[in-house]
Amino acid sequence: MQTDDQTSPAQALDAIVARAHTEFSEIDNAAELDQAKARYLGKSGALTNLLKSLGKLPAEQRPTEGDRINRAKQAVEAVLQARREAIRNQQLQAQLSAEVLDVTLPGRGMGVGSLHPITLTLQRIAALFRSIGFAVATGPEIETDYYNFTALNIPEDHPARAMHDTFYIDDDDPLLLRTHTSPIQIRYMQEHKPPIKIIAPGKVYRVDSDATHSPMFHQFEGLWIDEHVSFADLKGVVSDFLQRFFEREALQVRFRPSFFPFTEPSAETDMGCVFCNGDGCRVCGNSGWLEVGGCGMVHPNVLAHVGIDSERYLGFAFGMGIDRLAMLRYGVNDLRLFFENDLRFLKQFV
Ligand code: 2NM
Repeated sequence: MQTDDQTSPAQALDAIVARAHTEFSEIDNAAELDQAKARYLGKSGALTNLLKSLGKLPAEQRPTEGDRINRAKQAVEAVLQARREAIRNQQLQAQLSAEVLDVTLPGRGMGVGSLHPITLTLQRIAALFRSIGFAVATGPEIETDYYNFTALNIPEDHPARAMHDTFYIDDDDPLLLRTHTSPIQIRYMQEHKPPIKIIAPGKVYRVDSDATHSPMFHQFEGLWIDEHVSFADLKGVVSDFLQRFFEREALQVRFRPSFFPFTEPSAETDMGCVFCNGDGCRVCGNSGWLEVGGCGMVHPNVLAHVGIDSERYLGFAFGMGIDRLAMLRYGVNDLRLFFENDLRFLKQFV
């Protein structure tokens, strides 16, 4: 063992261990620590070299000296191990404080969803009519010219048949998108004998688009056919429905003479403005009245088309816009809001 005069071999080893201790404690990452380790315990590390040089010592000194060097090695390894753990701990603490988890935050939960305001309105309409004995009938949105027009006593040259009002599937195809839900009533009358008491709700299509018209909108029509059904019954059913729908017992309803090919006589249905109670406001154009639909006694030609004897049976029919009723009930001023599917709008109808 090579030592100078003042330093014993034991002191030299202590100095190596102390130097390793200082050196290791200044390192804060595992890779550098491995390099530092090599300088002491690696192939040509300080302690390894000392072990190699044992052979040059006299035989009787080797066990003592070897033992001392091995203890120094163990000491360096212990320091190394302690430093390694300290570094790992430091890193773990850094990671823990970087990825702080606030366990008091509320969970995200599941989005529950809700029904569309038009669906809610349709459900309300259907429930009110079911409560007075009406069944709910549906039918195809793609119809034939016959069910949409001809069977309804709408003549060949009627303006509603024009290309600019009706979506035709193909120019010379008899198929079209139904412009009203009346074809449902025609199909129902073909398949059922009177008495008939139904409402027919659904999507309908017309070439039209602005703040109050959408090319697709929702409508429902009512139909009651029996032996003694009168216009007075029509007035009662429609007035009662509107009063219950808007939850206003005193709601005024009036019937203005009008014309439809499929009813005779025919009338427009108006109700007192729900915003100004009839005083006149912007919504009702200062008239105090809101137009909500049309109605009338089913035309004998329509009954003849479906094989119902108009000498024995008669009935009334009426139609209303579901979207319009929803707008009036919820106070929505732009029809398009219903079809843009903006969740901020839809969430208000839960
Ligand atoms: C309306 C107005 C008046 C109507 C007529 C029929 C049928 F099929 F029985 F002939 N269904 N719906 C009718 C009558 C619809 O909507 C404004």
